[in-house]
Amino acid sequence: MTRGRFIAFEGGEGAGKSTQAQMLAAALEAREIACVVTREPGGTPGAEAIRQLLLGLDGEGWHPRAEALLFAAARSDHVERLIRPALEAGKWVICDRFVDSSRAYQGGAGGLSDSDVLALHRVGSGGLLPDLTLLVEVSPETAAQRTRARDGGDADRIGGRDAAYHARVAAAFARFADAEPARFARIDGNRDAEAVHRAVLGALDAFGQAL
Ligand code: T5A
Repeated sequence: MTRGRFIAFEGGEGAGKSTQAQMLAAALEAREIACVVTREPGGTPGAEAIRQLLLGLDGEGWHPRAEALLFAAARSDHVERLIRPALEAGKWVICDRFVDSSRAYQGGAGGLSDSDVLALHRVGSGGLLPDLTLLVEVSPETAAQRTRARDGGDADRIGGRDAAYHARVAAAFARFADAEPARFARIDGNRDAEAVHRAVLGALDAFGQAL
């Protein structure tokens, strides 16, 4: 059995990651490639329960180290129970956010060191990395316009942090992509969804995962 491919979408709130994950899944299914679309935090019952703890608005919130541990615990359950078994069964896994989100939010923006975030990932998930990470980048104006149109100003605990925090997140993602060009493709997400989807297919092609 050939192992499946592991593709992650990364980027800030409102970049269009979930939309593109669904469009990629439809393109794979049209080619009779079995795939699973999943998300973080979440993807398994245990990880979805941790998602509520992380993103719900009750309580006083978490300091950055506790937040990083909770994301790593959710990811560990997700990798163990869903991602690895699917890959081993030959399915492609399309994941809406993965460890690079922890590196960007709890690390780059939250103040943890990258090596600490990666150490948690090594313990929790055996250091699993996607075969390809598609970083969907949009301007702050585009992100705000899309999330306002959809959520009418409501945001979760992390999405509602200030503009400076989100600018640090975006800068961290860009640094990771530049440092690891063999694993990342940067996608301009400011265009309409079809144009972004074509760019996603082009990036897969360039990485030797042609559909
Ligand atoms: N987090 C997560 C961490 O801090 N550390 C971690 O390790 C992890 C895994 C997750 C939060 O947790 C943080 C990051 C986040 O703050 P979430 O709800 O899962 O929260 O958050 P997001 O990933 O931010 O979800 P969003 O739905 O806001 O963003 P998407 O998925 O990028 O955007 P999408 O596809 O839902 O689109 C948003 C809207 O725009 C429209 C869509 O229809 C939708 O209404 N749209 C477009 N409109 C025009 N043109 C396009 N090209 C469009 N693409 C989408």
